[in-house]
Amino acid sequence: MAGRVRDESDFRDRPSKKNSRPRTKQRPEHEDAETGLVTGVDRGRYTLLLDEDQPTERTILAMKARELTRNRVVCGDRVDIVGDTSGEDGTLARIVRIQERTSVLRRTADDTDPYERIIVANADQLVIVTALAQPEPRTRMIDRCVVAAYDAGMDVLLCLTKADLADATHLRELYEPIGVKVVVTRRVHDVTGAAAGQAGHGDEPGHNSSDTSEDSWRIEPLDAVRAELEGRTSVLVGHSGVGKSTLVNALVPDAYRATGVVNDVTGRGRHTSTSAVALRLPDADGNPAGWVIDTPGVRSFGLAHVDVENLLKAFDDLDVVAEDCPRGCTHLDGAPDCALDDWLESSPEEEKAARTARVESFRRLLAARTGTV
Ligand SMILES: Nc1nc2c(ncn2[C@@H]2O[C@H](COP(=O)(O)OP(=O)(O)OP(=O)(O)O)[C@@H](O)[C@H]2O)c(=O)[nH]1
Ligand SMILES: [Mg+2]
Repeated sequence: MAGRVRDESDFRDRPSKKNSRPRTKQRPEHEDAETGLVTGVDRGRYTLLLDEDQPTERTILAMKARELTRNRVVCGDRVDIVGDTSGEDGTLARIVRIQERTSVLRRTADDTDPYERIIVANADQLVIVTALAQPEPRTRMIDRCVVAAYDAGMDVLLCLTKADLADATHLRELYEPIGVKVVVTRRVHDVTGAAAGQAGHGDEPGHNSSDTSEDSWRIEPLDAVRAELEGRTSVLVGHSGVGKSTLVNALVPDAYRATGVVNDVTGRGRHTSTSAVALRLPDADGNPAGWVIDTPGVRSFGLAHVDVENLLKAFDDLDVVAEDCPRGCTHLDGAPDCALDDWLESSPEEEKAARTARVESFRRLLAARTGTV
């Protein structure tokens, strides 16, 4: 769970030898501060939504107060703001506090990198977007994302895209036994030509309408995806070019996220999206029904920060069994006297297959974390 988030109070009232002049007045605690939701971050400028769902709801721009210089404010954060919060053109409010986070999704650049980066705060579901082709799916990447989600205490949804190009059976069979929900989407050409193609509209500098597809098409089945997202805050992660922004555009009609074609030769995406953006998900009637956060494609998902015990907690059946393991047991394949092996050996015949799938999946994730696969 997130530790205490540092805020302005950490910097206030520190006795200073240099400046011993007594303060005549305590600085106010920003009691008049308003609260906003960070929906976007771009080079030190934060887009915030204020008074969510109220008649006064508005979007404003803000910067961090000097006291927060060393604190990272990320998409999904709830923050306290002061200054001009009218949202009128040219105004810039100040973020003075980051509210306690319910979850933090982190990653490190690689497994040896001690510098962890918080990607998104307060999301309750991680949607691992993986293309079935172009680019080719990589189970190691999926495994790593699953570990990151479990570590952050988030639910996982695996969204397999581009089913019009390749079959989803194998990946489904690999992830359903670990309790990962799977949805499969495809692009279908719109023969009637009624719906305009959902190709990119270009919202990001330097990437205007880079997806030049002229065809009219849509993503299906949207209702099944929407059902998994409604009422929650979901963050979409995955390699570049897997279709995260395409999916967001399909789910949120006024999202206008830029999308980019995948390179035919390398099968790689172009890193079209450059920053995380939170968008309000409408339900079938157009009413607000949660949030989806589109993120830039990542090359890898470093897990240097993940604790084995946290991963074990995501497998509650195995967590109980592992209480009988020797101290310091790695739980990996071949670990001496690992209680997970006894649990498999002593299994009733009818449970053997299910238990084996659980232990193998757990060990695969564990190995993905420690970089031994
Ligand atoms: N055939 C097929 N193409 C798809 C599907 N979904 C998305 N695409 C295409 O895949 C390409 C990349 O899509 P994007 O939505 O830009 O991918 P992204 O994951 O947002 O990529 P980054 O922003 O670079 O991380 C675009 O040309 C999309 O039209 C699908 O289901 N089937
Ligand atoms: Mg994108």
